[in-house]
Amino acid sequence: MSEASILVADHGPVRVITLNRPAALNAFTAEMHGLLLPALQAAAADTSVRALVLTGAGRGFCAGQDLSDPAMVGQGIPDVGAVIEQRYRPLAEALYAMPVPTIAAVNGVAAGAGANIALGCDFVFAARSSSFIQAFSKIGLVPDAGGSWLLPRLVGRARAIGLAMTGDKLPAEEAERIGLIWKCVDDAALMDSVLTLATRLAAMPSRALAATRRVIDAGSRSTLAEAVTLEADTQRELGRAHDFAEGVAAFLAKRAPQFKDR
Ligand code: T3D
Repeated sequence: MSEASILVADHGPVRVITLNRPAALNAFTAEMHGLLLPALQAAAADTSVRALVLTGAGRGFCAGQDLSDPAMVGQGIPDVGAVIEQRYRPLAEALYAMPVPTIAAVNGVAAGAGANIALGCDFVFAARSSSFIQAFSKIGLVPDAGGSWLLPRLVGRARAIGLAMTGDKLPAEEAERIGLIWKCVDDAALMDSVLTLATRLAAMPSRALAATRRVIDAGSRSTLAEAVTLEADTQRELGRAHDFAEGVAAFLAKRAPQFKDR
């Protein structure tokens, strides 16, 4: 029996989802999509999960769409738009809506949609030997899986266009230098670094962390007045929640807080 193309494991409150088709650098097949989205939804619904890590098995993180998967490309002229709508849109939206912080542990090459799914996580740690490739232009496509929205926000228009049009390989160190990712770490330190941060985030107020992602993403496309309105609305909601009362009480009592909202 072949192994599942997604592996799910818990490290205390940290859920680790591993893309598991190492022979094809974990390229997305219809089968993998059929497992990954429910795995993300299950993590979102499980209140014991307080941080999510996405990584890849073997020497790659994810090479994007599996270009040989008959279930995706079908016969004749493929409807690539339908693949984006039916597969990549729900994936990208599930990550952006995740009620807990998300971390990509990029263990090797991340190409095409694989790169943009990684970059859609709140934190991206990349092994020094890994790289990011906007591979789309090489096969006559544009950045997808949220990449066209994300890239200019992360690195500005000039670099977004440069990376997307050339499809050149961007080494992890350079990705960190230009602000595409959070951190580049030695290969051997990748999972320890990721799990250390994930465990720390898991002890923090999850609802506020997810709301932080929302206000920052919304702020990049709104006026100052709109941003301040959203901040006020969000603070109003968070201010009524358990975690705010607990955070303030813990501060005043000089003790560690016990956050529980999601
Ligand atoms: O329907 C749609 O297409 C819409 C969706 C689009 C979203 C997208 O993601 S489009 C972009 C798709 N991805 C790519 O174009 C990347 C293709 N892969 C590569 O360019 C290279 O494999 C890498 C630069 C990522 C890595 O190069 P390298 O030299 O380290 O490894 P390799 O030898 O090329 O690959 C290793 C194996 O993985 C190889 O199989 P083999 O020969 O050992 O049996 C290769 O065919 C396989 N593989 C790698 N990427 C894919 C793949 N198989 C299927 N699809 C892939 N995307």
